[in-house]
Amino acid sequence: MPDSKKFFENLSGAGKSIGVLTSGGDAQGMNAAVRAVVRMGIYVGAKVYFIHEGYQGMVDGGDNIKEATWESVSSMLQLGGTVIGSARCKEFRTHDGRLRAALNLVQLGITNLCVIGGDGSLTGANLFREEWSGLLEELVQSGQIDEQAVETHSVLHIVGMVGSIDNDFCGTDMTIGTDSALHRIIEVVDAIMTTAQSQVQTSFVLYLALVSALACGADWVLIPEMPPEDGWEEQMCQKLSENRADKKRLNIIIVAEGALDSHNRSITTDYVKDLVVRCLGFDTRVTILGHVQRGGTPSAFDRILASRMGVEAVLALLEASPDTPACVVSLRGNQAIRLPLMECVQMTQEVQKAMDEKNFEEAVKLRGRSFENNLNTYKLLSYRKPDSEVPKSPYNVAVLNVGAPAAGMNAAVRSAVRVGITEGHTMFAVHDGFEGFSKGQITEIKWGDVGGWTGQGGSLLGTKRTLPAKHLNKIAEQIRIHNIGALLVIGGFEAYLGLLELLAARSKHPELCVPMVMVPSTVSNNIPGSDLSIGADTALNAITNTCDRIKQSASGTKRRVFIIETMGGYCGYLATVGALAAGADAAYIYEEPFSIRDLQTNVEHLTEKMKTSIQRGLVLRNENSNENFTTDFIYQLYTEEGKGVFDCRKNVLGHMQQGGAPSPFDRNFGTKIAAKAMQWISKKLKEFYIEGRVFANTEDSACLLGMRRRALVFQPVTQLKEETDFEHRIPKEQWWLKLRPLMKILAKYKTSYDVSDSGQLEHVQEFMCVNSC
Ligand code: FDP
Repeated sequence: MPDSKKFFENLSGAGKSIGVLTSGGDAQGMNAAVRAVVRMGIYVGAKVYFIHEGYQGMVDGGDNIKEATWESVSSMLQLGGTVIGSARCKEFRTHDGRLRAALNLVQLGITNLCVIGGDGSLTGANLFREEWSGLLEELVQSGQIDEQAVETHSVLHIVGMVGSIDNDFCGTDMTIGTDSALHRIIEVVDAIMTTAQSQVQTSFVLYLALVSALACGADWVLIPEMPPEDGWEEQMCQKLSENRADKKRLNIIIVAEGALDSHNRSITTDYVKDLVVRCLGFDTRVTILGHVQRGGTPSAFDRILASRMGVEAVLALLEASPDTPACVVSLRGNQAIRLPLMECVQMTQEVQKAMDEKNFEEAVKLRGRSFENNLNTYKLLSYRKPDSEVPKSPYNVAVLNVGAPAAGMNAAVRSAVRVGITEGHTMFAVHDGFEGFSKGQITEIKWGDVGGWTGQGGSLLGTKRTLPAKHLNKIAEQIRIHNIGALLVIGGFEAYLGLLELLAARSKHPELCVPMVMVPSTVSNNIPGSDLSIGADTALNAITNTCDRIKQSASGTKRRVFIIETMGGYCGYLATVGALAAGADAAYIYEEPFSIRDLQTNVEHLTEKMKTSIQRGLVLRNENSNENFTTDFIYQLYTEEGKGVFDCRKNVLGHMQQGGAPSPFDRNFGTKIAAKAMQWISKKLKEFYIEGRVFANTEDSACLLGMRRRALVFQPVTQLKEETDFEHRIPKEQWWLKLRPLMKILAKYKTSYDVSDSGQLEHVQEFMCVNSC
């Protein structure tokens, strides 16, 4: 253990009591946060209390405040809504209500509160904290508690987690529930798209927002932050009639709640519908999503986010001193951090103020770069500029998919093609990867050809694993024939290897001296230079949903352990993060070698578990975690050792992990990263255009565009070689490994958890300034 790192075993919760409550509108993932607080709290030796029905339960006390046990949060992870309840509470707004709440807490020794809710709920918690000592004094004066109680419970520590489907809280990249709400929205839009495809000219108008517009490739979006200019009605109808001319049958118009025009008049779905019917005569339907968005099972992302936040919240409480301000646990890139609660609330209120004052530019700026980027990307991709407005560039750009299919690849191709066309380039689609390239399977691809690609899984271009080295002559020839000035490769590890091979062959084949960029796309998430790859989120959701079903199949069946094999090559990302999202007991991966003793410990752990009320076990195994401890071996070992205590079943998830419609995250990630890659290509084409031709021979003209924390970063592929374990096709360092202790803690294993990454109290300004994608 390196000395520089802090490990939380030094932090003890012994003698502390933590209350956890959910407040305000419910959001999917709140239960995962409650579960994590309870289990982490118990793990560090604290007592944890459920406060049922939010602040109302705190004011009413009695049965509403109940001690939680490890088992009481079992099977909670996959449930939407909030199991412990959340009620609106007028009394807590009054001094008298807060006095009663304080008495209820002191009587149980609770001086630590985890509040999961929106900014209103968190502000209420802060006020309660500020008043705390005064409230206790009053309780002494009225004889309800004694001086000793005041001394023991002198400070109330508060930590907040934002549960809200709106993602409108400043200070976190994502709030708990947003990703799941996007899943619901996209499921509905996808369903509408399939029904409407067979009808003629059907337009749907939805109450949604910007990110879903990006994820489904909507034709028009109306959001409060971007009131349309005068004349938008004609422009929108013009666009829809152009769609008709292009034989597009379905139009999706998204209207967010509170959408306004530039005169401050509200834009309703009915107004939009009547407009389309009146001006174009299209058959137009309105679908209002309402509470559907809050419903259903939480997505993998929300389960992981909430679990991480819950654990971090307990750490924050353990570390809090009387001077520590109330904080909110938030997400920055792939890191859980703490920010002062009231700074975030203030910033959030400033956004609201700017909106109320119709200062939309300021509101968009205050919302952070990510919102602005979404807005710009949407504008770029949804509206085809008339040819007369696009100066033709002399360049042809080729796009290809390489490796195994991954959901979101098509969204990336669509985005690249449209951005390329907007920049004036002629875009070429290369079919079937480098193999198709060498055979000349290359066709021009136009704006309309990629319509509807965002929501489609697999690879519509066709993708293969073939590496280019054996076909260099032919590939060079095709580049010459088609006068290709730049390459965009969307794919997995073979795409990375392919780029390295093309780069190495530049001295022999001058045709290869063109700018090349790859964006990572594989379910395995094993590409050096990027924290995430397109397709991994969809695969993770597929694994999580399947695990839910598998777990459910055990209901009524006594004592069963499931061994589930996941994909990923040698990369344990899917197994580890899938295990965290599904609430598994163990995840075997190549990166964390395990021996027969570890297997034995796990069997003993499960044997113990069977004595409790949770008579079910889930074990994930990455396909290449160990060549001898195969899935069959582990299944047989567990079956033998578990005889008389539990029986076993095994499931190899296989290619279902690569399939299905892309998740909203993969659609958006694919869209944004490919747009950025294409903009880089345009810049490089100009930079390397010398004497009538493109000639790029520098290291930085062959890059990988990866997500590093919150930023999209171009990295020369040669520089990534150092970071790569080529034999096992994985990066030498992988950020998600730090989630493994968390998964083990939540499954009741004794382990140490490195908190050197977390625990810093930062400021919201720093948070908002970081370049985010
Ligand atoms: P990838 O190449 O995208 O990294 O090699 C690992 C893997 O993905 C696995 O996730 C999976 O086992 C396998 O490839 C699937 O490939 P095929 O579709 O070619 O069978």
